[in-house]
Amino acid sequence: MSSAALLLAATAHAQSAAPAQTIAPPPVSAPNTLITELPPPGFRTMTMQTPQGPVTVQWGQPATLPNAADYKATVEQLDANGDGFVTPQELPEHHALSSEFRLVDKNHDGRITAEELSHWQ
Ligand SMILES: [Ca+2]
Ligand SMILES: [Ca+2]
Repeated sequence: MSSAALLLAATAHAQSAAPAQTIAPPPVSAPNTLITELPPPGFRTMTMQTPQGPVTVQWGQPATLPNAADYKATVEQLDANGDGFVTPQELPEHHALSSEFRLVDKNHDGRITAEELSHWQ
């Protein structure tokens, strides 16, 4: 008998001598559930049949932009130093007007008047 066969026999013996272990069954996963909540306003849903089952997709965008209020701002609200003009420094961080300042500033003098702002809104 070769040493390899001996080792094999010894291993088999050890395995059979080991006490039987109770292996817990894997946790039962929650059954597949369908999403039944209504989509947020402005969103649409569509259910497609696929070989794997129905797939519901949802798409759209909020009915109102998160910064919609920025577009209603007036010079009075934004004019921090009260000189009647809005400069980029007076705008709150991430204000919608910041990224469009150069467009709104029609005469490119670096400040926005109420008249210039009225064309933006
Ligand atoms: Ca000002
Ligand atoms: Ca201007």
